[in-house]
This record gives sequence, structure tokens and C-alpha cells, in this order.
Amino acid sequence: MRPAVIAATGLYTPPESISNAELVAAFNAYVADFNQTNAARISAGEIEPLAPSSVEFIEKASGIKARYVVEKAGIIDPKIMRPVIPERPNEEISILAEIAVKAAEQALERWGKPRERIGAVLCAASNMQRGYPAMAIEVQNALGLGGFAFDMNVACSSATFGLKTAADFVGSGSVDAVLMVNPEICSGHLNFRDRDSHFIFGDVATAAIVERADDAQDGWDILGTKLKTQFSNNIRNNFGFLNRAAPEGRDLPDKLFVQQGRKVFKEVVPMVSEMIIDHAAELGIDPHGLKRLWLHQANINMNEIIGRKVLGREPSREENVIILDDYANTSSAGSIIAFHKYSDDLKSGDHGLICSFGAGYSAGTVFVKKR
Ligand code: CO8
Repeated sequence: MRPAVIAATGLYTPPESISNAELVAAFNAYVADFNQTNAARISAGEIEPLAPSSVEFIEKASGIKARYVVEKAGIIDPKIMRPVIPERPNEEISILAEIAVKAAEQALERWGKPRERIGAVLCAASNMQRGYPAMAIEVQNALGLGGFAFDMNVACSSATFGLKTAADFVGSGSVDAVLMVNPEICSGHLNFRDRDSHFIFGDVATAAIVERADDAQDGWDILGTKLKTQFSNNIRNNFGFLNRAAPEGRDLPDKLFVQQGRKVFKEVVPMVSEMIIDHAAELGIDPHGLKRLWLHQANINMNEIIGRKVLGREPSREENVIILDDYANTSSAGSIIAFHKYSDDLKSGDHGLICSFGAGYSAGTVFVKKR
């Protein structure tokens, strides 16, 4: 296998952000309205009143303080509580491809090489806007790239699965360089009326270029990649093309993100910590010597436990990067945002880890060394 490097990354952050206070105000207005409208049924014991959300709970349980979204007004309107995104004609670029292209343009600019060298485009994300044509082909077309392109979805782990796929394509000699994009419009798939999860996600797009090591002047050597999946019903998205065929009706059902957050926390933390330590041992890397962790950004408490187990000490914020306070969980993009924003300062020879984990369950580890 030819060695591969992560040569450049890109990030597109939507301009609008929602603070916890704004989100909770909208949720609690909805709850007050619901409880008032249903007061008779609630006092008759037919239904339970809805409980309010709280800023303090959200911050303590998750570490999230705000989230960027592609459309704010609809989400924080208690009568709407979802992003309002008009459909676009087929002749216009779709919004998911549009944000992917913005991140990709930044990665291509930072790379600084002719884009003709890109031989493949991967769109690796949790939710694709449609079945086909592939989002990746739309992105390839918008950027004027050649080669081939396809979509892949491994939920929150899509980006590490994408990096491995890219490194393997480059390693086998199929192509010299791959562009991977991770457009995540999580707000489109989030139930903003669900107290347990209304605060969890945000929107963003990231991009990474993986190329042959002997073509690269700088960047990050990919020392090893490992993927793991293990079936679990604890995080689900049941939205799909067969929903409309369900016998109970043809209306689009409300099949949104649901999870058993506490179970996910308990099961995924040991699975991922062990995977990282085992993979490091296989590669002959001392995990205690890692200069930086760019972990999946779902929950600050999860990342602190994993960080302690992997590094064998209390990691500083510089060592164990957290971006979920500003971005919330951006699914596959989280670890790439962390890497993009907090990697330039490391020195040649420094080792680090990009790691994702999420629905499936799925997890991926990518050990890198600064050139
Ligand atoms: N406000 C106030 N109180 C609340 C709220 C709220 N909003 N929500 C729950 N509570 C209450 C509960 O009712 C409960 O009360 P009680 O103790 O009286 O019963 C108490 O708070 C504790 O509730 P939980 O046990 O649920 O709270 P946790 O401490 O477990 O925190 C978390 C909840 C933050 C969700 C936490 O469990 C967590 O982060 N777990 C890990 C989740 C994770 O990593 N998931 C990965 C999902 S992402 C993925 O892979 C799929 C990507 C797909 C993208 C789709 C885009 C939408």
C-alpha cells in the first residue's frame, strides 16, 4: 500500500447560531402552550403534562452552549420548531451540496494544487438530502472535478470511514487524491419538541483532501486507520423511502432522531477507549505520548473520560479538543472541525488521533503524524 496523507481540510460554519437560552425559551413556550391547551385532559389524568427544558441541564449533561444552524427563525418559533428550508428546483444546487462545496473550496484553496488531481469525491454524512443522484456527484459537478464520486453513510462515524476509504483508494493506486466532504444538516432531522434531544445537534460542513504521501509537501501522515461496527438499537433514524408504504397512511411520518442517551454513553465510552488503545498498540504508538485528540463531539463528559483513559492523565483542553460547546453535535463533522481548527500549531513528528463514534454503533480511529 502506498502511504497517504491528510493534505488539507476545510470548514463551512453557517452564519446563524442559537444559544441554549434561545432554544430553551422556544421549547418552554411550546410546553406552556401545550399544557394550557390540554389542561382539561391533563387534570382528568388522560395525559401527562409536558416538562420544561433547562439551560443548566443542557450544559451540565452535554457541555453544549450553542449550535450553528442553516435556518434559525423556524427552529426558535414555538409554532414551527423546525428549520424552514424551501425546496429548490433541480437546476439549482441543493442546500446539502452547497454547504459541502463551501467547505471543499476552502480545503482546495489550502491544498493549493490543481483540482484536476482529485480522482474521487466521497460525500460521507449522516443524512443525505435524497437517494440519487448522489450528493457526491453533485458536489463533484459543482467543483468541476473529474473521476468518480459516491455517497456513504455511517452516521457520526461517516468521516473516519471516509478517511479510511480515501486512504485505501490512494494506497491501492486507484487515484492519487480524494476529496471527502461531510455536510451535516442535523437540524433537519431533529425533533425540537423532544425534551431529551432538542438541544443535541447543529449544522456544519467539513472537507478533507487525502493524497499520496510522495506527492505531499506537508500535511499529516496517516499512520493507521481502523473501523468497527456493532449493532445497537439505541440510536435510530427510521426515516426512509418505505415510510410512505406503511399501511397506516401515506402521509410523511414523523420519523426523526431518537436515542437512549444514557445507554449510548455507558456502552460507547468503553468500546471506543479500548479500540483506541488496541489500535495504538498494533501501530506501536504509545497513547500516552499523543499530542492531541480530535474526538467525535457529542458530549463533553464522554470525551473527558475517553481522554483520561487514552492519555493516562487528566488531559488539558489543548490536548483534548472540545468544539461542541459552540457547535453542538455535528455528527460526522465534529472530529474534523476539531482537527481543522486546532492542528496547525503542532510540530513536525507530533502524533495525534482523529476518532469518531456513534449510531450503528460505529467507530473509527485515524492515527496521524505531522510531517
Ligand atoms: N431539560 C431538563 N431536564 C432534562 C432534559 C432537558 N432538556 N432532558 C432530560 N432531562 C431530565 C430527565 O427527565 C432526567 O430526569 P430524572 O432523573 O428525574 O428522570 C434527567 O434529566 C437525566 O436524563 P438523562 O439520563 O437522559 O440525561 P443524561 O445525563 O444521560 O444526558 C445526554 C443526556 C446529554 C443525551 C447524554 O446521555 C449523552 O450525551 N449521551 C451520549 C449520546 C451520544 O453520544 N449519542 C450519539 C448520537 S449521534 C449519532 O451517532 C447519530 C447521528 C445522527 C445525526 C442525526 C441528526 C439529528
